[in-house]
Amino acid sequence: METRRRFLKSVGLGSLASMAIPGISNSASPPSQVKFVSTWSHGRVANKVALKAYKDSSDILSAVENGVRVIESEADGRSVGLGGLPDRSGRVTLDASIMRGNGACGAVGALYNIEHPISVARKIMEDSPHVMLVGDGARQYALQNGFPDKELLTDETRRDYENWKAKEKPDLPPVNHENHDTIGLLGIDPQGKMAGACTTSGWAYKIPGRLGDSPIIGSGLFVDDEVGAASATGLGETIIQVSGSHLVVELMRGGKSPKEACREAARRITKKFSKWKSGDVQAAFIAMRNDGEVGAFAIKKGFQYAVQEGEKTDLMDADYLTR
Ligand code: SD4
Repeated sequence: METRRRFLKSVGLGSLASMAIPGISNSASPPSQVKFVSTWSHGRVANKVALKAYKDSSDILSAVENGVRVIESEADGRSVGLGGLPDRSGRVTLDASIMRGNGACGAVGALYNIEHPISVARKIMEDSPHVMLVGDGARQYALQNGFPDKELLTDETRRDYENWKAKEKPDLPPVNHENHDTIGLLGIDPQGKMAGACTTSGWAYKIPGRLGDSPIIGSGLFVDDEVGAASATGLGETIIQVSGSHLVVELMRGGKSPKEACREAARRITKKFSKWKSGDVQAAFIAMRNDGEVGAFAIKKGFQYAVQEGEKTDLMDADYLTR
Protein backbone atom coordinates (compact mmCIF):
# COMPACT_ATOMS: atom_id res chain seq x y z
CA MET A 1 0.00 0.00 0.00
CA GLU A 2 2.78 2.38 0.96
CA THR A 3 4.54 1.55 -2.32
CA ARG A 4 1.41 2.42 -4.26
CA ARG A 5 1.10 5.64 -2.31
CA ARG A 6 4.73 6.57 -3.04
CA PHE A 7 4.27 5.72 -6.71
CA LEU A 8 1.13 7.84 -7.04
CA LYS A 9 2.89 10.69 -5.27
CA SER A 10 5.91 10.44 -7.57
CA VAL A 11 3.70 10.79 -10.64
CA GLY A 12 1.79 13.70 -9.11
CA LEU A 13 -1.32 11.76 -8.11
CA GLY A 14 -0.66 11.81 -4.37
CA SER A 15 -4.24 12.65 -3.42
CA LEU A 16 -5.45 9.53 -5.23
CA ALA A 17 -3.46 7.41 -2.84
CA SER A 18 -6.11 7.57 -0.14
CA MET A 19 -9.06 7.21 -2.52
CA ALA A 20 -10.86 4.08 -3.56
CA ILE A 21 -9.44 3.07 -6.94
CA PRO A 22 -11.32 0.15 -8.49
CA GLY A 23 -9.10 -2.48 -9.99
CA ILE A 24 -6.05 -1.86 -7.84
CA SER A 25 -5.57 -5.00 -5.77
CA ASN A 26 -3.73 -5.33 -2.49
CA SER A 27 -0.96 -7.75 -3.40
CA ALA A 28 0.61 -7.49 0.02
CA SER A 29 3.13 -9.81 1.58
CA PRO A 30 1.95 -11.26 4.88
CA PRO A 31 3.74 -10.40 8.12
CA SER A 32 6.76 -12.55 9.02
CA GLN A 33 5.11 -13.71 12.24
CA VAL A 34 1.57 -14.48 13.30
CA LYS A 35 -0.41 -11.42 14.38
CA PHE A 36 -3.69 -10.81 16.21
CA VAL A 37 -5.92 -7.85 17.00
CA SER A 38 -8.92 -7.97 19.30
CA THR A 39 -11.50 -5.76 21.01
CA TRP A 40 -11.35 -4.29 24.52
CA SER A 41 -8.79 -4.90 27.24
CA HIS A 42 -9.71 -8.58 27.64
CA GLY A 43 -8.30 -8.89 24.13
CA ARG A 44 -4.83 -9.13 25.69
CA VAL A 45 -5.68 -12.46 27.29
CA ALA A 46 -7.50 -13.66 24.19
CA ASN A 47 -4.53 -12.75 21.97
CA LYS A 48 -2.09 -14.65 24.16
CA VAL A 49 -4.27 -17.75 24.16
CA ALA A 50 -4.68 -17.41 20.39
CA LEU A 51 -0.91 -17.27 19.97
CA LYS A 52 -0.43 -20.43 22.02
CA ALA A 53 -3.22 -22.19 20.12
CA TYR A 54 -1.57 -21.17 16.85
CA LYS A 55 1.75 -22.61 18.01
CA ASP A 56 0.00 -25.86 18.94
CA SER A 57 -2.16 -26.22 15.84
CA SER A 58 -0.58 -24.09 13.08
CA ASP A 59 -4.18 -23.18 12.23
CA ILE A 60 -5.23 -19.54 12.37
CA LEU A 61 -8.93 -20.48 12.76
CA SER A 62 -8.21 -22.67 15.81
CA ALA A 63 -6.13 -19.81 17.16
CA VAL A 64 -8.95 -17.24 17.06
CA GLU A 65 -11.54 -19.78 18.25
CA ASN A 66 -9.47 -20.70 21.30
CA GLY A 67 -8.64 -17.07 22.00
CA VAL A 68 -12.28 -16.06 22.35
CA ARG A 69 -13.31 -19.25 24.19
CA VAL A 70 -11.32 -18.08 27.20
CA ILE A 71 -13.37 -14.88 27.34
CA GLU A 72 -16.60 -16.86 26.92
CA SER A 73 -15.68 -18.76 30.08
CA GLU A 74 -14.81 -15.69 32.17
CA ALA A 75 -17.66 -15.16 34.61
CA ASP A 76 -16.95 -11.47 35.24
CA GLY A 77 -17.35 -10.16 31.66
CA ARG A 78 -20.93 -8.85 31.53
CA SER A 79 -21.48 -9.18 27.81
CA VAL A 80 -19.85 -12.42 26.72
CA GLY A 81 -20.70 -16.06 27.49
CA LEU A 82 -20.79 -17.20 31.11
CA GLY A 83 -21.77 -14.26 33.34
CA GLY A 84 -23.21 -12.32 30.41
CA LEU A 85 -26.29 -10.26 31.25
CA PRO A 86 -29.58 -11.92 30.24
CA ASP A 87 -32.46 -10.79 28.06
CA ARG A 88 -35.54 -9.33 29.74
CA SER A 89 -36.97 -12.77 30.43
CA GLY A 90 -33.87 -13.59 32.47
CA ARG A 91 -32.24 -15.94 29.96
CA VAL A 92 -28.66 -15.45 28.77
CA THR A 93 -28.64 -15.82 24.99
CA LEU A 94 -25.46 -15.84 22.98
CA ASP A 95 -24.51 -14.78 19.45
CA ALA A 96 -21.26 -15.71 17.69
CA SER A 97 -19.65 -15.96 14.28
CA ILE A 98 -16.43 -17.36 12.89
CA MET A 99 -14.88 -17.01 9.44
CA ARG A 100 -11.84 -18.06 7.42
CA GLY A 101 -10.33 -15.77 4.82
CA ASN A 102 -11.33 -18.23 2.08
CA GLY A 103 -15.01 -17.44 2.73
CA ALA A 104 -15.93 -20.41 4.94
CA CYS A 105 -18.09 -19.17 7.80
CA GLY A 106 -20.50 -20.22 10.52
CA ALA A 107 -22.73 -18.44 12.99
CA VAL A 108 -25.09 -19.02 15.84
CA GLY A 109 -27.73 -16.70 17.30
CA ALA A 110 -29.85 -16.59 20.47
CA LEU A 111 -28.21 -19.77 21.72
CA TYR A 112 -28.83 -20.52 25.39
CA ASN A 113 -27.32 -22.72 28.09
CA ILE A 114 -24.26 -23.55 26.00
CA GLU A 115 -20.94 -22.10 27.14
CA HIS A 116 -19.07 -21.88 23.84
CA PRO A 117 -21.17 -20.45 21.00
CA ILE A 118 -18.02 -19.83 18.97
CA SER A 119 -17.31 -23.57 18.80
CA VAL A 120 -20.93 -24.26 17.86
CA ALA A 121 -20.51 -21.70 15.05
CA ARG A 122 -17.39 -23.53 13.89
CA LYS A 123 -19.21 -26.88 14.01
CA ILE A 124 -22.03 -25.43 11.88
CA MET A 125 -19.47 -24.09 9.43
CA GLU A 126 -17.53 -27.34 9.12
CA ASP A 127 -20.12 -30.07 9.59
CA SER A 128 -23.54 -28.76 8.63
CA PRO A 129 -24.93 -27.72 5.25
CA HIS A 130 -25.77 -24.28 6.75
CA VAL A 131 -24.06 -21.06 7.79
CA MET A 132 -26.30 -19.99 10.68
CA LEU A 133 -28.55 -21.63 13.26
CA VAL A 134 -30.54 -19.78 15.91
CA GLY A 135 -32.55 -20.36 19.08
CA ASP A 136 -33.92 -23.81 19.90
CA GLY A 137 -32.58 -25.31 16.67
CA ALA A 138 -29.08 -24.08 17.44
CA ARG A 139 -29.30 -25.45 20.97
CA GLN A 140 -30.52 -28.86 19.75
CA TYR A 141 -27.69 -28.95 17.22
CA ALA A 142 -25.17 -28.12 19.94
CA LEU A 143 -26.50 -30.76 22.34
CA GLN A 144 -26.58 -33.39 19.59
CA ASN A 145 -22.96 -32.61 18.84
CA GLY A 146 -21.81 -33.09 22.40
CA PHE A 147 -21.77 -29.52 23.72
CA PRO A 148 -22.73 -29.69 27.41
CA ASP A 149 -25.80 -28.03 28.88
CA LYS A 150 -24.75 -25.20 31.21
CA GLU A 151 -26.52 -22.46 33.18
CA LEU A 152 -24.86 -19.18 32.18
CA LEU A 153 -26.50 -16.91 34.73
CA THR A 154 -24.23 -16.43 37.74
CA ASP A 155 -25.26 -15.29 41.24
CA GLU A 156 -24.08 -11.78 40.33
CA THR A 157 -25.92 -11.53 37.02
CA ARG A 158 -29.06 -13.03 38.57
CA ARG A 159 -28.88 -10.29 41.22
CA ASP A 160 -28.29 -7.59 38.58
CA TYR A 161 -31.27 -8.89 36.64
CA GLU A 162 -33.54 -8.94 39.68
CA ASN A 163 -32.51 -5.36 40.49
CA TRP A 164 -33.15 -4.29 36.93
CA LYS A 165 -36.58 -5.94 36.93
CA ALA A 166 -37.50 -4.33 40.23
CA LYS A 167 -37.02 -0.84 38.80
CA GLU A 168 -40.12 1.21 38.37
CA LYS A 169 -39.45 1.51 34.67
CA PRO A 170 -36.95 -1.13 33.57
CA ASP A 171 -35.37 -0.04 30.31
CA LEU A 172 -32.50 -0.93 28.03
CA PRO A 173 -29.19 0.36 29.43
CA PRO A 174 -27.08 2.40 27.00
CA VAL A 175 -24.53 0.53 24.91
CA ASN A 176 -21.33 2.19 25.99
CA HIS A 177 -17.91 1.11 27.16
CA GLU A 178 -19.08 0.49 30.71
CA ASN A 179 -21.46 -2.29 29.93
CA HIS A 180 -20.08 -3.69 26.70
CA ASP A 181 -17.20 -5.98 26.06
CA THR A 182 -17.95 -8.26 23.12
CA ILE A 183 -14.83 -9.98 21.92
CA GLY A 184 -13.86 -9.81 18.25
CA LEU A 185 -10.48 -11.36 17.40
CA LEU A 186 -8.75 -11.27 14.00
CA GLY A 187 -5.59 -13.14 13.04
CA ILE A 188 -3.16 -13.62 10.18
CA ASP A 189 -0.41 -16.21 9.79
CA PRO A 190 2.89 -15.87 7.90
CA GLN A 191 1.30 -17.59 4.87
CA GLY A 192 -1.29 -14.81 4.69
CA LYS A 193 -4.16 -17.01 5.90
CA MET A 194 -6.62 -14.97 7.93
CA ALA A 195 -9.46 -15.82 10.31
CA GLY A 196 -11.79 -14.04 12.72
CA ALA A 197 -14.12 -14.83 15.60
CA CYS A 198 -16.73 -12.70 17.33
CA THR A 199 -18.84 -13.66 20.36
CA THR A 200 -21.23 -11.86 22.71
CA SER A 201 -24.28 -12.07 24.95
CA GLY A 202 -25.50 -8.91 23.22
CA TRP A 203 -27.45 -6.00 24.59
CA ALA A 204 -28.36 -6.47 28.25
CA TYR A 205 -32.11 -6.95 28.88
CA LYS A 206 -32.87 -7.10 25.17
CA ILE A 207 -36.24 -8.34 23.90
CA PRO A 208 -36.04 -12.15 23.69
CA GLY A 209 -35.11 -13.18 20.16
CA ARG A 210 -33.09 -10.05 19.42
CA LEU A 211 -29.92 -10.65 17.39
CA GLY A 212 -27.17 -8.07 17.22
CA ASP A 213 -24.44 -7.65 14.63
CA SER A 214 -22.08 -10.26 16.09
CA PRO A 215 -23.62 -13.39 14.52
CA ILE A 216 -24.25 -11.69 11.18
CA ILE A 217 -21.47 -12.31 8.72
CA GLY A 218 -20.57 -8.94 7.22
CA SER A 219 -21.83 -6.98 10.22
CA GLY A 220 -19.98 -8.22 13.32
CA LEU A 221 -17.27 -9.99 11.35
CA PHE A 222 -15.89 -10.29 7.86
CA VAL A 223 -12.66 -11.89 6.61
CA ASP A 224 -11.23 -12.02 3.11
CA ASP A 225 -7.65 -13.22 2.53
CA GLU A 226 -7.51 -11.04 -0.59
CA VAL A 227 -7.88 -7.86 1.44
CA GLY A 228 -8.16 -8.22 5.20
CA ALA A 229 -10.55 -8.65 8.09
CA ALA A 230 -12.74 -6.56 10.38
CA SER A 231 -14.87 -6.98 13.48
CA ALA A 232 -17.27 -4.70 15.32
CA THR A 233 -18.42 -3.99 18.84
CA GLY A 234 -21.01 -1.65 20.28
CA LEU A 235 -24.65 -1.13 19.43
CA GLY A 236 -25.42 -3.87 16.93
CA GLU A 237 -28.53 -2.11 15.64
CA THR A 238 -26.32 0.60 14.11
CA ILE A 239 -23.57 -1.74 12.91
CA ILE A 240 -26.07 -3.95 11.05
CA GLN A 241 -27.52 -0.94 9.26
CA VAL A 242 -24.21 -0.18 7.54
CA SER A 243 -23.06 -3.84 7.20
CA GLY A 244 -20.14 -2.60 9.26
CA SER A 245 -17.41 -5.23 9.00
CA HIS A 246 -17.99 -5.91 5.32
CA LEU A 247 -17.95 -2.17 4.74
CA VAL A 248 -14.57 -1.87 6.48
CA VAL A 249 -13.07 -4.68 4.37
CA GLU A 250 -14.45 -3.19 1.15
CA LEU A 251 -13.05 0.24 2.08
CA MET A 252 -9.65 -1.41 2.54
CA ARG A 253 -10.09 -3.13 -0.83
CA GLY A 254 -10.59 0.33 -2.26
CA GLY A 255 -7.29 1.53 -0.83
CA LYS A 256 -8.05 2.87 2.64
CA SER A 257 -5.77 1.90 5.50
CA PRO A 258 -7.31 -0.24 8.27
CA LYS A 259 -7.68 2.80 10.52
CA GLU A 260 -9.14 5.01 7.77
CA ALA A 261 -11.58 2.26 6.87
CA CYS A 262 -12.73 1.89 10.49
CA ARG A 263 -13.06 5.66 10.80
CA GLU A 264 -15.19 5.87 7.68
CA ALA A 265 -17.47 3.05 8.89
CA ALA A 266 -17.93 4.82 12.26
CA ARG A 267 -18.58 8.10 10.44
CA ARG A 268 -21.12 6.40 8.18
CA ILE A 269 -23.09 5.31 11.26
CA THR A 270 -23.19 8.78 12.79
CA LYS A 271 -23.95 10.43 9.45
CA LYS A 272 -26.75 8.11 8.48
CA PHE A 273 -28.27 7.79 11.90
CA SER A 274 -27.97 11.19 13.48
CA LYS A 275 -30.09 10.15 16.45
CA TRP A 276 -27.18 7.98 17.62
CA LYS A 277 -24.80 10.90 17.57
CA SER A 278 -26.13 12.68 20.60
CA GLY A 279 -26.97 9.63 22.70
CA ASP A 280 -24.69 7.60 24.89
CA VAL A 281 -24.04 5.11 22.12
CA GLN A 282 -20.85 3.37 21.20
CA ALA A 283 -19.87 1.48 18.05
CA ALA A 284 -16.30 0.61 17.17
CA PHE A 285 -14.35 -1.36 14.60
CA ILE A 286 -11.04 -3.18 14.46
CA ALA A 287 -9.41 -4.09 11.16
CA MET A 288 -6.40 -6.00 9.92
CA ARG A 289 -5.09 -5.75 6.37
CA ASN A 290 -3.58 -8.80 4.70
CA ASP A 291 -0.07 -7.39 5.18
CA GLY A 292 -0.69 -7.41 8.94
CA GLU A 293 -1.29 -3.69 9.41
CA VAL A 294 -4.01 -3.09 11.99
CA GLY A 295 -6.24 -0.16 12.86
CA ALA A 296 -9.33 0.74 14.86
CA PHE A 297 -11.78 3.58 15.30
CA ALA A 298 -14.79 4.28 17.52
CA ILE A 299 -17.71 6.68 17.61
CA LYS A 300 -16.94 7.55 21.23
CA LYS A 301 -14.02 7.79 23.55
CA GLY A 302 -13.18 4.72 25.62
CA PHE A 303 -12.71 1.92 23.09
CA GLN A 304 -9.53 -0.09 23.53
CA TYR A 305 -8.06 -2.81 21.36
CA ALA A 306 -5.23 -5.27 21.87
CA VAL A 307 -2.53 -6.00 19.31
CA GLN A 308 -0.35 -9.10 19.45
CA GLU A 309 2.76 -9.31 17.29
CA GLY A 310 4.83 -12.36 18.09
CA GLU A 311 5.21 -12.40 21.87
CA LYS A 312 4.49 -8.67 22.25
CA THR A 313 1.02 -7.45 23.36
CA ASP A 314 -0.05 -3.81 23.31
CA LEU A 315 -3.30 -2.33 24.56
CA MET A 316 -4.20 0.71 22.47
CA ASP A 317 -6.70 3.53 22.92
CA ALA A 318 -8.68 3.91 19.71
CA ASP A 319 -9.23 7.33 18.19
CA TYR A 320 -12.86 8.39 18.10
CA LEU A 321 -15.29 10.76 16.41
CA THR A 322 -17.17 12.34 19.29
CA ARG A 323 -16.87 12.67 23.05
C1 SD4 B 1 -24.50 -6.48 20.03
N1 SD4 B 1 -22.40 -5.67 19.18
O1 SD4 B 1 -25.10 -7.48 20.36
C2 SD4 B 1 -22.99 -6.46 20.22
C3 SD4 B 1 -22.70 -5.98 21.60
C4 SD4 B 1 -21.31 -5.54 21.85
O2 SD4 B 1 -19.69 -4.97 23.34
O3 SD4 B 1 -20.51 -5.31 21.02
N2 SD4 B 1 -20.94 -5.39 23.06
O4 SD4 B 1 -25.06 -5.47 19.62
